Amino acid sequence: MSTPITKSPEVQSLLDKVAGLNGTIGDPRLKKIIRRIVGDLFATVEEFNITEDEFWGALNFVAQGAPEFGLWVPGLGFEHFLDLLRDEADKKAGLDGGTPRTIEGPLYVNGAPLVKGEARLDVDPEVGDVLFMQGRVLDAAGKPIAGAIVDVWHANTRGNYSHFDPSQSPFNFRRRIETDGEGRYRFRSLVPSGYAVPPKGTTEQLLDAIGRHGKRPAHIHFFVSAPGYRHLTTQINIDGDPYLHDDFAYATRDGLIPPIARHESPADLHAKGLNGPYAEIEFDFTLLKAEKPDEEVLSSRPRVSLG
Ligand code: MBD
Ligand code: FE
Repeated sequence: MSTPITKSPEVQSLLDKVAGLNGTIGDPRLKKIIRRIVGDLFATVEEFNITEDEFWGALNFVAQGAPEFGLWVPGLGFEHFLDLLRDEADKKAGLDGGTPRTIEGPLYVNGAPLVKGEARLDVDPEVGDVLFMQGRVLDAAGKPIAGAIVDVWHANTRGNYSHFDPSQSPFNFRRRIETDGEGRYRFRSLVPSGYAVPPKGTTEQLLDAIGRHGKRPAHIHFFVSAPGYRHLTTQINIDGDPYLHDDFAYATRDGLIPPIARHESPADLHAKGLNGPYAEIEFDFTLLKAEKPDEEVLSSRPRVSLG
């Protein structure tokens, strides 16, 4: 094979000019990043003999995809990759222990009601298994952290999230729970179902084209924070879900699959005053001490704000 055109002095010099590298003004780091991204795309076009029709088709598809970029990003592994980078940085810094982080995803809503100690998460009437989840927020030594905030959000029994699913009431399955004096949080909710990307959307089209699915196993999201501790973004999975280890967003991690106790005996139901099966999950979060104040705060990713 002959030398790629991309490597020719003419194209290399074109790339330098495109990235502003010949000028003295502008952001030097951004110039290098643009140089790399555009150069890699040039090389891709050449290596795969991408036709003009394919190029313009792809550009149009990406442009149409913008409203679903929040799903492209986890689906293409970027969000999990960012976690892997931070894990590696922690390891290098000798930071060990603490509840594993995993991706936030695109479906958080700021401003959920703040309650002390315990919360009821289901707002709308819905048929499903009741879920009781509880635990503590601890420091690395196992000491409870009082006044920590457990910000929890999850899907309903059809795998849909309030706000993004306008048929649900605001903040359905979304609460911020402040831990009590013993570091405890507790909530009553309904066992969520797994999520699927919107049918016919660009994410689904892209995944279909490469022989993948857009399903997530049932999961519950958490931001856990307390003054003086590193902010934690994580999720737990509902054990037994068929997609548990086949998540389109690659968020399932060891240490984040707590046992789930399922109850359906008449005696158990009677004891809880329920008339259908329920489930219980016990899960403690461990936060690491923040070395710098900026570790206490959430990333500045744009998020929906309500209320
Ligand atoms: C979700 O519920 C989710 O958590 C992620 C990461 C992507 C899509 C839907
Ligand atoms: Fe989710």
